[in-house]
Amino acid sequence: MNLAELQELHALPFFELLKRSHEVHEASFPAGKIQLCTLLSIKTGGCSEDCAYCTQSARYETDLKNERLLSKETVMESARAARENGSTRFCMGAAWRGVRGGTERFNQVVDIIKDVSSLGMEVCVTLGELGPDEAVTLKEAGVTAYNHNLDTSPEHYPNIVTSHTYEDRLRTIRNVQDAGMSVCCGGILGISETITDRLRLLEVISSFNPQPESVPINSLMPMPGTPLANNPQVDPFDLVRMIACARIAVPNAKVRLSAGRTRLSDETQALCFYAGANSIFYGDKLLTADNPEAGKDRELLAKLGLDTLEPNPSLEAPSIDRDLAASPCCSPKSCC
Ligand code: SAM
Ligand code: DTB
Ligand code: SF4
Repeated sequence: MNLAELQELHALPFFELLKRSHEVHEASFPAGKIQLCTLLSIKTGGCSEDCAYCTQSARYETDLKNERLLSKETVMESARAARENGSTRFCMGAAWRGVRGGTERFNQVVDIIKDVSSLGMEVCVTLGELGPDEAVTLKEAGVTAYNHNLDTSPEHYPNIVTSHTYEDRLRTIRNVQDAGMSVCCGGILGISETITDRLRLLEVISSFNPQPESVPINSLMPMPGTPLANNPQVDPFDLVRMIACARIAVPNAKVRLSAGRTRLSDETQALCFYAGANSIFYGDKLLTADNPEAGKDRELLAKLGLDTLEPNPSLEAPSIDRDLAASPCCSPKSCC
C-alpha cells in the first residue's frame, strides 16, 4: 500500500477503520486465536549501537547490568518452560550490532538454536545485522523467523539511530528472505515520530517481497538514562489505528501487540485484538522490560473469549513473488 492509501485509511472515522481491519483479519486468520510468544534476552546490554529508545545501548547510563551470553542449558530451561506455559514461539534476542560467521559467539548461538528448534516451537531470533552466509547458517540451524525492525520511517530513522542506517537494516532483511527464513519486521511508536512516519513505515514494510510473516508493533517503554526517557505515552486510540492499518497493509502477517502492554488497559488491548492484533509476548518479562504477568494475560484472553493459536514449527517463509521487480525488498521510491 502506498502512503496516500494509508493516509486515507488512517483518516477514516475510528469505527469505520476498525470495521475494515476486522474484516481483513477475519478473511486471513481463524477467528479469536492469539499466538503466545515468549521472549528471552540471551545476551543483555553493552550494545555498541545508539538506538535512542534502548536501555541496552552502551552509550547511555542506565541501571541495566550487562550480562554474558547465556549458557545453552539456561536457554533450554526457559524454552521448555515457555512451551509448557503454552507459548508456540520462542524468541531469543541479543544486544549486538550483528553477528559474523566463524566467531565463537556465532557458533555458540547456532548451537543453542539447534537445540531449541528440537522443542517443536517456532524459533525466532534477533541478533542484529546478518550477511547472506550467516542467514543461511541460521536457517539451517532451525530458525523459523528473524526479527529485524525498521522501527520508523526512513526519514525519521537518523533522528533515532546514527550508528547504522536504514539501508543496513534493509540489507539484512533481504539476506534473511534470500535464506528462506520468515521476516518479523515492525516498529515502535512514541519515539517522537509523526503519523506520517508511522504510515511510511507501513508503506515500506508492505512493499516487501514477500511481505513479512509478522509485524510487531511496540510502544515505547521509556527507559531512564536513554534520550527518550521523558517521551509521553502514545495515545491508545493512535495505537489501535496503527494496528488496524498494519492489519490491512500486511493482511497475512501476524500483527504482534508487543512492548508497552503494561501501560495499556484491558479495554485498549481488546480494541487492538478486534483491530487485528493476533499475537502477544507472554510472560512477565520482555528482554529487559516488564510485561503483564502471564496469569493476568490468561484472564484477559478468557474474559474476551479468545483462544490461543496452535504451534506451527514447520512454518514456511512466504514465497517471493517472482512477477514483481527484483528489488531488494521495497521499491526505491517508497523507501530510501
Ligand atoms: N539488537 C537487535 C536489533 O536491534 O534488531 C535486537 C533487539 S532490539 C531490543 C528489538 C526491538 O525492540 C527494537 O527494534 C525496538 O522495536 C524494540 N525495543 C527496544 N527497546 C524498546 C523500548 N524501550 N520500548 C519499546 N520497544 C523497544
Ligand atoms: C520486538 O519488536 N519487540 C521485542 C522483540 N521484537 C525482540 C523486544 C521488545 C523490547 C522491549 C524493551 C526491553 O525489554 O528492553
Ligand atoms: Fe543494540 Fe538492538 Fe538496542 Fe539498538 S535496539 S541498541 S541494536 S540492542
